[in-house]
Amino acid sequence: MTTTLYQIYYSPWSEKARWALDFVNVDYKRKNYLPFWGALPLRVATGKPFKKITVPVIIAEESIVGSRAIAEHYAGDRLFHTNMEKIDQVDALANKLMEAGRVISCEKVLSNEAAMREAAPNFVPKSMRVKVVKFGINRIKEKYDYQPAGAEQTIEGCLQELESLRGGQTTFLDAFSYADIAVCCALQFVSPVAHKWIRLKPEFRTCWTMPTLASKFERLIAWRDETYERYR
Ligand SMILES: N[C@@H](CCC(=O)N[C@@H](CS)C(=O)NCC(=O)O)C(=O)O
Repeated sequence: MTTTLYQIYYSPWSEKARWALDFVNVDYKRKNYLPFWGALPLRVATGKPFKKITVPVIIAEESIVGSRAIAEHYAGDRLFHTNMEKIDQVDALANKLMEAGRVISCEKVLSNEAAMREAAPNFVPKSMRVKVVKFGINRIKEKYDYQPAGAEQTIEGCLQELESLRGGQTTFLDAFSYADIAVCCALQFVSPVAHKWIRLKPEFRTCWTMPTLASKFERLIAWRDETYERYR
């Protein structure tokens, strides 16, 4: 049976799963998931038609939902090799950053018509693009813990803690691990990685950039760029 990764190609959660799979050379095919409309077929494919679903999801002999679960299943011995306590600590901070980052990027997209036109799937006609994206973001507001108040401060707090946990080292642990992947991907919400890794349209990219924090944490961003070059 083909191993299929259901993904939103630009989503940092999907990128975490792809990076882990690619790191250990898993042979898999990528399938783009269409939020909302794609949910029911994917829930059925996982065998849990009534359960809330998010991507990434792997469908193979068994289905696995969630970026970390996928990484643990396929790359457990290579990416979770030591100091689980620190991996959990770093992963929790990265996840907190990503939840707040989702809110900020969605709010920015909602106030930028050009970004909404870019963000809609290609098959959506011009006249409907803004409406479709607004609809999608409203579903995100209902589905996730969506709290705009204080989101930027939450991200700054996470960045401070992560920078101090990294302590200027090349990797969070003694060697490259899931902790590095989790942080690199979370930083997508502060300063998106170069096009060659994840292609974003220009206005959409602007909405994912937090210039003040990107400049305040430029060393962490530079570390992310080096980590992509070394391990991606
Ligand atoms: N805890 C999950 C979170 C994944 C997640 O938030 N996925 C979002 C990416 S934006 C998603 O599936 N959005 C589309 C939807 O909810 O329909 C993981 O780590 O995989």
